[in-house]
Amino acid sequence: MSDTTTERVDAVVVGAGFSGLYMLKRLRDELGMTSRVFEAGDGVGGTWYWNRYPGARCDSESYVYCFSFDDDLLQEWNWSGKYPEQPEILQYLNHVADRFDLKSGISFNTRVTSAHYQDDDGRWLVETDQGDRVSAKYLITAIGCISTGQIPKIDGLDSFEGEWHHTGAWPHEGVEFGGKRVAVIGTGSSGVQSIPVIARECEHLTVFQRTPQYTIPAQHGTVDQAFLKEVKANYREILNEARVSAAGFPYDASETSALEVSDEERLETYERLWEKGGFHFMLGSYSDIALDRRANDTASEFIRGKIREIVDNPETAEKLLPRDHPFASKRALIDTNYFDTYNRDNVDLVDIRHFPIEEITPTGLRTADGAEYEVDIIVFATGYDAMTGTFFKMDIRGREGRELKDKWSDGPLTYLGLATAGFPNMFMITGPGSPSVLSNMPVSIEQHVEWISDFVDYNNEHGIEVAEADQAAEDEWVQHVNEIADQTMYMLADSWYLGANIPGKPRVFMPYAGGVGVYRERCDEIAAAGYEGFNLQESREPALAD
Ligand code: N01
Repeated sequence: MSDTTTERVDAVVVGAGFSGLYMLKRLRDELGMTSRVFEAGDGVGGTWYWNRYPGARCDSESYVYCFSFDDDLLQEWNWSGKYPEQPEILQYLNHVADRFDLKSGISFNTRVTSAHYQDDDGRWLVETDQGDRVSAKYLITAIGCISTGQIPKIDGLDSFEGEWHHTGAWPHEGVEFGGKRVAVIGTGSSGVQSIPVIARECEHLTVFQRTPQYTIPAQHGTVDQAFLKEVKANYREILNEARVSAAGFPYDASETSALEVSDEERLETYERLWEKGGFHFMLGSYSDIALDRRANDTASEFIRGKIREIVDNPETAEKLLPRDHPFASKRALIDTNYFDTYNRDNVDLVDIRHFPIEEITPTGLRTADGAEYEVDIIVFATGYDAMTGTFFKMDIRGREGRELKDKWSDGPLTYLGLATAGFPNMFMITGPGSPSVLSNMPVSIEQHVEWISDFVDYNNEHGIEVAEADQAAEDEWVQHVNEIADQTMYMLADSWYLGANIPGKPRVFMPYAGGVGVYRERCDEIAAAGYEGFNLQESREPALAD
């Protein structure tokens, strides 16, 4: 299918965050291919472009939250904080885009509305809300995993006379909290990060909590210069270690069971890692915390003890104690002064597990027990239709017009989280079925971008016109993803990993929990075997660039 108004390129890339930027660089600078990159925002950055809420920062330490593909880039960039804060990550991604002249290859303020595979010519026809009509051999999604915000359907939101915002679509000019009464709904990562900052700025804050959370102190601060010097001297080695690790961090994972040490030793370990902060507590303590309920209980109970210690009011502390799910069965949270915030005079906690918010009124919120809360601003820190929501918004159709939404109606089905049968020449960067959100994202993103571009290069060299995941290989992979998930604590919580936060979404564990290093090895083996598990159809006319 082609006409004079349809532009022809080798690849369409959707999104210009970490994934889209690197994909563009690879396609253009290393493979010499033509592309269109479409980005809904008016700048690069993806999740870090949209998430500008107070306190937004990444939970990965800054020295590993970066691209590793260019040694000069690694050496020249200096993070100021132990963890990278949102404005600095956005600055970094702009720096990368400028340094490699990527912005000229991106169409901003442009949302892909549909991508339909054309059976007659084996190409993707992609359309946008700006009237673009592009025919591409490859469709590559770089849409992030957590990019479609969810605002719960609560009666009366339209009638609210104050301001309201979702953390993932925060106004660029910021929100003025001074002198205002504020409600924050949700206590996941976004809530836990923003609540302490909003509490300091506003007149009064009411936090509406459905599920109490385990959260570990970040122990945030400025970058330790001596540490940074050491990192820069060994950067390649450190990042290589991250690539083969379980979660994309260059930490030594513990090989000791929490159940094989004495109570004193275990307590000393937990105290030490609590002081060290961040993911070290989860990854560096004991090997079976994520796998064995009794081992997990020791960590869960330790954190409950900390909450009791930090929060002055015993009734508030009791409400904050997570009991209905094990530690780290939902996304592990990292905070700064989260529990201390409940000791402030201007902060109240409302437990909405038993008495949900029933209605939003012109002046505030009413819960099912009839209590009314007057507020000027409502912050929805209520999360995302993660991993599949953004795919479904795009109207993607594969062979014979089959909708992706239809194929995935009982949960996402992929081969390696990179491709899905019936959707030829479509690749997903950090798609469902890959480690993605269970890892330090830049490590997983780079692995996918490099694997996809190597595959595309292979196709170019071998005159492959159509590369499509084989149904049997996909079935086997999906089964493997489920078997691994079944061995973990993840199945014991109502989390967005399982789609449990979206009413009606099938309960399926979406990321791959087998580990980043193991996964990379499998992907490399598949590539080395000539892209095993893919059906490769040779072109009659091998020329690629049209
Ligand atoms: O979203 P969430 P998030 N009524 O889904 C509650 C990444 N991230 O934006 O637990 C009342 O985790 C919901 O309650 P419950 C990170 O991967 C990273 O905070 O479902 N409450 C929960 O408390 C993270 O996991 C970073 O019972 C409702 C909250 O809203 C992911 O993004 C920073 C509700 C949603 O928590 C998403 O985090 C920020 C309802 N109807 C985000 N619906 C960093 O790296 C939902 N809730 C630091």
